[in-house]
Amino acid sequence: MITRFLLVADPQPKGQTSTHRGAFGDLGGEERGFIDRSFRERIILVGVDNQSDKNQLIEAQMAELQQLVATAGADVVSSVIQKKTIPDSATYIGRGKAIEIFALAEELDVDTVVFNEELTPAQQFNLEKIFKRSAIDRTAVILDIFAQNASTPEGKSQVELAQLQYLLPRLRGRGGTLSQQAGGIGTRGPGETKLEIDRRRLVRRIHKLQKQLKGISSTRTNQSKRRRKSVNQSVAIVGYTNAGKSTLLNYLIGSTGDAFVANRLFATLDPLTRKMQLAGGEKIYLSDTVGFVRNLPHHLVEAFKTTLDVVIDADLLVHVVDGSKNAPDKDLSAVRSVLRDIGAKDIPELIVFNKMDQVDPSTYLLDYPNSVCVSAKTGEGIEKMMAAISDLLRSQLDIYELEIPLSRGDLIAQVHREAQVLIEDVHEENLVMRVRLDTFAYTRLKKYLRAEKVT
Ligand SMILES: Nc1nc2c(ncn2[C@@H]2O[C@H](COP(=O)(O)OP(=O)(O)OP(=O)(O)O)[C@@H](O)[C@H]2O)c(=O)[nH]1
Ligand SMILES: [Mg+2]
Repeated sequence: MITRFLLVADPQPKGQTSTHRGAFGDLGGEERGFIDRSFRERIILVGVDNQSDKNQLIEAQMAELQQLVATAGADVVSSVIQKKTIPDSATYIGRGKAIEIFALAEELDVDTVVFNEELTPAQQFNLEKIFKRSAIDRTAVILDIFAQNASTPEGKSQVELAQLQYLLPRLRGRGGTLSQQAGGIGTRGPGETKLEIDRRRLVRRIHKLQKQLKGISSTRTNQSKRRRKSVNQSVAIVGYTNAGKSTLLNYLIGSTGDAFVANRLFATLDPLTRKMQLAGGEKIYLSDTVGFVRNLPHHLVEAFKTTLDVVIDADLLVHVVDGSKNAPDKDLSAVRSVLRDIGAKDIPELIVFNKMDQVDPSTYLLDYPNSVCVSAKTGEGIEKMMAAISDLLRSQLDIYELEIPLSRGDLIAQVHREAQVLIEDVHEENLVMRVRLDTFAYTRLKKYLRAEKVT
């Protein structure tokens, strides 16, 4: 049975006895979302231009919001931008403006009003009262898309956790039911309101999900430790959603590259790691990761921490930027801000402007001198990118000389496994090997050092 959760108390959308908002399928069921997809909802977008930062480009943000809403499966029928420097604490846009939007929503037969900015639970509640229909914010739309795209058990748990944490402070009385069965086993009798029961169930479910995800995280840590025992360095492809990260991985891996590519936002949620070989023979691990977006909801970043481990553990980040967009530097800084949040800001980064089959690359190279321009679709520029990746990876490894008795075939084999061997030369009874070592291999092989750091 699917129990319906009502985010809103008062409003009753036209023709319905209760709002359809947020069917969370018994807290953890299949049917989840803030936007109903059993039909195409009609949406009004509302954005506030606070004029504080001329570079914020409200129009670009509204275009992105429209794309997010479309990806979530609804139709935008109108878009309202209001100039306002200080948001109203009760209604964000001010009561007068809210009443205007209500009139517009009636006229256009709109189901939901979507705000570009994050609404507080109180603002959302007050606005829904005025609109007589649901008001949600950009965060809810992003959560919806993630929920729709999650396919693995881990991805589903992560998204559900983020949704429930977003929902918890927004639980309201009067009709805000998660369960039809308050009064059954586990309730505290007539003294406890339905709202308290709902909240308790929600908190319980949140704890359960957190525990589950912790378990997954420790398994992954062990795996990454195992991986660390090999000489291979790891590269994570990161970037704004829809920049072409999965396309790039597929291009590089060739026939076995099976990352899912789609012209939609957040097509990839789960990381995908593949082994590949660089031109110099070194093997690396290459991972495709979830796309970022401006103001990525905090709960999502938190919930996706386990997935983002592949980013934090990487030796190099290949930061893919969609060069065909109007202001790619905005995407670039949004991604860097998420990287800062997850503690990955000190990992070396190679900026790769993608989709160069659609634009002239020269402008970006001036602003970002160490970047490269490619087309993951045509392969243009990929060789140069690979050379840059090899250089950046190599520069992290120091060169040493090892001297190993020729009789120790086992050790020589170990060096080949754990180090990048550059030159080998026989000196009497010994083999002298010039090698690149990472810190792990260095500790294991240091007693055979002939010379400290060569470079
Ligand atoms: N013209 C052109 N289109 C590209 C290029 N690379 C990717 N695309 C298109 O851009 C869209 C997004 O590509 P994806 O590889 O799914 O992007 P992503 O960065 O993995 O996106 P998410 O997983 O959603 O974050 C798809 O329609 C691709 O075909 C390119 O070099 N040129
Ligand atoms: Mg992808």
